[in-house]
Amino acid sequence: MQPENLRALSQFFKKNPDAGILITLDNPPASYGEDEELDTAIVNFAISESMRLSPNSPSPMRVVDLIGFTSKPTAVREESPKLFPKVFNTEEAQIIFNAVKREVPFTKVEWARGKYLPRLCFRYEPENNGTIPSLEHLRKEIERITKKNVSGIWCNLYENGDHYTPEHRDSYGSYVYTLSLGETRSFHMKNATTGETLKYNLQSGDLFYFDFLSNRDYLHSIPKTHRANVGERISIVFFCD
Ligand SMILES: O=C(O)CCC(=O)C(=O)O
Ligand SMILES: [Fe+2]
Repeated sequence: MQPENLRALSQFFKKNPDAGILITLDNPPASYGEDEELDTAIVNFAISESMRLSPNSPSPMRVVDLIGFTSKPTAVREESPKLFPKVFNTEEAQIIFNAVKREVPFTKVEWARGKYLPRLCFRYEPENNGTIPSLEHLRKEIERITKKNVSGIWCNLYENGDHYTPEHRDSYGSYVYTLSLGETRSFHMKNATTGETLKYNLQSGDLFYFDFLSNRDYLHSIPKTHRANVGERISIVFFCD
């Protein structure tokens, strides 16, 4: 293993102090590189970080596939994407839905001249537009549950089955958590290379998680639905570092 890879790894840990990394050494060499002290410090740091994670965290063990990592130690990914069902129970989720619906000024968002996103949206920028109590409450809850720092919040309101989100990748955050409230909708993750599609039913109170590697490898979407009487769904996307 080259010292520059170790330095990149070290920087990764510094930037993501809550990352909780497990490094698996297959055929650990006697010495990883020229800078043995740095090797040892990094591996010890990785192990202590992985042990620090709470067993109740929805992100129990992230084992990261480090991009550009050439040899040992190798790293493997934590399971992602992943659905955490019912982080809020049905009653709590309904109360949160009502508060968010009341407080958040959802609007049509123009993404190109005369072209609008096919749902109502809101980008939360408290520094510009003031704080919204329900979103601040959720930010704290999500940070408590995930042990991560929420760096951005984006809200969607699907008023009916014609409202949808086309296939895309997200552009913010290394770790994306989406809270679903209200109507159950289908969430698709399509592998950009193989076309294989993972399908999830997102119910009120569910939290869906994917990391930057899943975001790289998959396109995600909420398709239209032609079911009868499709009610409103709100999703709140928490971009975390
Ligand atoms: O509504 C959802 O669950 C997903 C929305 C989404 O992917 C987005 O706003 O970027
Ligand atoms: Fe997205």
